[in-house]
Amino acid sequence: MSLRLIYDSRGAATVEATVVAESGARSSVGAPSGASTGTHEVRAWPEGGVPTALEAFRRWGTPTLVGLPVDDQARVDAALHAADGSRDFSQIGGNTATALSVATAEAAARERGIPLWELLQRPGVPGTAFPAIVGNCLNGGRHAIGGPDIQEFHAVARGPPADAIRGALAVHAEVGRRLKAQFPKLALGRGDEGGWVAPIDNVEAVELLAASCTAVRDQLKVDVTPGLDLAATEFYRDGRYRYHGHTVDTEGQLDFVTKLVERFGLTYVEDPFEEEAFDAFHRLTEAVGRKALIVGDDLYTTSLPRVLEGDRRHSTNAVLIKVNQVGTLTDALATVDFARAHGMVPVVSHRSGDVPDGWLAHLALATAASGLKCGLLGGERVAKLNELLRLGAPPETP
Ligand code: 2PG
Ligand code: MG
Repeated sequence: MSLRLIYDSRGAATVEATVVAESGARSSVGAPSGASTGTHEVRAWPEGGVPTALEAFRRWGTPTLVGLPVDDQARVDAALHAADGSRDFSQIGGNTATALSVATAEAAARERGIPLWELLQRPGVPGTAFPAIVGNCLNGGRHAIGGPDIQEFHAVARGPPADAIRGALAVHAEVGRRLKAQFPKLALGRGDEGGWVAPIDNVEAVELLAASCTAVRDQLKVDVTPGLDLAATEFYRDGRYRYHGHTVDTEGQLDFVTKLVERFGLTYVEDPFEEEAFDAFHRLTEAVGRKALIVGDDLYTTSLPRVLEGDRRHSTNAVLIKVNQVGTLTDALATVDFARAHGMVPVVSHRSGDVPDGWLAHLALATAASGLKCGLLGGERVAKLNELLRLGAPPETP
């Protein structure tokens, strides 16, 4: 087992873990990193960043991990926690732990000659339930310069992977065509996750997205509807949501988001309130939870105690799952299992800085996730979509 420094899609240093099983089966997995991170996530890196994580690994790696069987995920993940010794992976880095944890699982699957999703398959999950593609078409907030305040505008495409991916990509292209027509003289950009960036306001952007979904639905007959990740913590301060040009309190935000869902037929709404607003989430779920997935990301940070609280307060009907928010597959899957047993569906997610690995598609299938949120353009996003295509249908043969 080893670690090396590699770079993610933002050009930031990260680590890649290689795990070798006794049989010689091996896997290498790189860690993704977020930009709009939640307060309750584990620490991505120890103080000092990636170089410190690598230096620390030279000390703890061999005594902790060498000799552990790759097919005992719980033991490997417990050893990662023990090597760290803190509550938030601040000593070895949650991203180091994530890369090692996922590479362990992938090596175990290869050793057994089965696909990763089968190894991770949850009880009662058929392995044939494919996720909707939650694909980023327009970027704002922290993931873009000069765009709207809302962070992500998604095409939510349902159906067999081939249809869903084709539909979501068609919405991305349609949004681009419409922006070029609207701003013929402007050099349009793309944000961290490959969505378009343009100088439009929030409601205009939702309108553009919704119209693009309708056009694609009519043309391709694919089930595709609009969705948002507001990442509202990023523009919340002192009791108010601070949009460019105006601010609203919690009531105003609830009213704004409820009307967006109703007017534009949103079927996916992530982080519409700041990360401690369990009750505001509950009120939105009460109001529109039958029409849309109300998804907690920064609210939960994949952490079981946070999701327990969300269950107690009936905050959402969906939980975003990002393995590196908790640092190990064992922790992330415990959260998935609890959520599902308590009526909340999982949606599995990439990070805004990511690497060209495909294991997230396996996690989606293994958990019967309602969505695979992995962006649409850029090698690190396409790697996950292409892996889902491989899982969705056999290749053509002569
Ligand atoms: C989010 C993610 C991924 P980040 O907020 O859901 O889209 O962004 O990885 O920056 O936290
Ligand atoms: Mg989010």
